[in-house]
Amino acid sequence: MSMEGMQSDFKVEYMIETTGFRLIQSMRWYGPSDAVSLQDIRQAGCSHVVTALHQVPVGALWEKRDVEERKNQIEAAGMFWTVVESLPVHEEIKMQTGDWKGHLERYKKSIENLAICGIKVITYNFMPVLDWLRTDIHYKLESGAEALMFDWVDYGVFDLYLLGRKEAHKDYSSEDLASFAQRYERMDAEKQANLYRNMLLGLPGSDESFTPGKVNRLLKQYDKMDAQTLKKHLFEFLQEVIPVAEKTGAVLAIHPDDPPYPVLGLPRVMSGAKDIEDLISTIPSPSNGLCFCTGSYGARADNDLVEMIQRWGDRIYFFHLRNTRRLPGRRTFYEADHLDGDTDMQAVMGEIVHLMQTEKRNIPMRPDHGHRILDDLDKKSYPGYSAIGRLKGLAELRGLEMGIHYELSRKR
Ligand code: CS2
Ligand code: MN
Repeated sequence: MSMEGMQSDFKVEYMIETTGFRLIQSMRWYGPSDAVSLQDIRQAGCSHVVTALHQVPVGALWEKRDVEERKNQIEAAGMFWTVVESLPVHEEIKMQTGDWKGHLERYKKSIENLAICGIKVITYNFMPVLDWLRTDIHYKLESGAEALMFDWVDYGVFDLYLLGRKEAHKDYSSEDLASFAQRYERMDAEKQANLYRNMLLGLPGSDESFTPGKVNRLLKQYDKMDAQTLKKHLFEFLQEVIPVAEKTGAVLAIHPDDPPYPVLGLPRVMSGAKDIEDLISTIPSPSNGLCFCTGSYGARADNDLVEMIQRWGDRIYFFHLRNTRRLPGRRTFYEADHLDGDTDMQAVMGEIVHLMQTEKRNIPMRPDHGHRILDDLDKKSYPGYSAIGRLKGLAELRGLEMGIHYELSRKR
């Protein structure tokens, strides 16, 4: 597959002319029911939209006419649909049970249908059961803004006491267990109910009510599966679908685990450099690529993001730019401002600009999540997907990128 071919599909429109290759500024849109409209996204300065057919149940075929309809809606609003996020992988493919072969065939056909419509960057993840996990979706910052956060001790309280997962205690140190018990004793019923609700927001179809019994049954399906087996299933999935992507000129972009370490006894396959190395060396096709989420990878101190971009930049087809700040206490973090936090976003952006110039391609990106600020605080939006908070993140990132381009052009 030729990268030039793929890139020429992107029509890029810039607010300010600069020389060189640029990030394609996008925002995620959850479809017509999203409180954030296409016009809001347009006004945030985006030329492109990242979306999915959220109305289609996981595992069902994405019909060409539905893809076309969505594409036309976006174009009518003056933007383009760049990236699919996500074409979800059915649990039966991850577990290789039930109708997993049927799901594989539908997945291939959906890739084909998307590619025929000109949408060729397809994001997915291979996280069992839960797409993401946070203990608090209204973590108050000192400014009054709200962020998403993952608190290790609250997470432990959920696992041990609210969910009562069998054998959960085996996954934790005695220190951990003592702090979970202490926190639980002091947690009132309202806090417990909130924590329980927040932890399950990353379940597909989270409008359903998931009793602890139901959640435990979902988790139990992975009881006997270690990370090695899940990884094998990922590679077997790719061996099937990558040839279809190659043939149609599409690329697949895997999103990392969030958070990037084992949770609730579930195996993990895409949390750091070693996982990327395994992924690329096992399936070397250029159609097998990455959605590089600085927020997810960055939550682990041992992930050197700049080095990872240097090493696997040629396989990065989509950037999620987000920052996290680790707090004292094991594995606790909150989502910081895009230019604040533990990730040196200037260094990351410098590397991205360099990558785009070396590879001679524009790469799609979106600000991944934003705080709830100003009028966001009075509105309902998907956790992390407020309008103004994301606009702020995008504007800061856009300015940073432009500044780097300017510096480079002065050096020439
Ligand atoms: C996203 C993920 O909001 C988020 O955390 O980055 O939900 C992402 O869309 C999926 O994991 C990609 O498959
Ligand atoms: Mn992300």
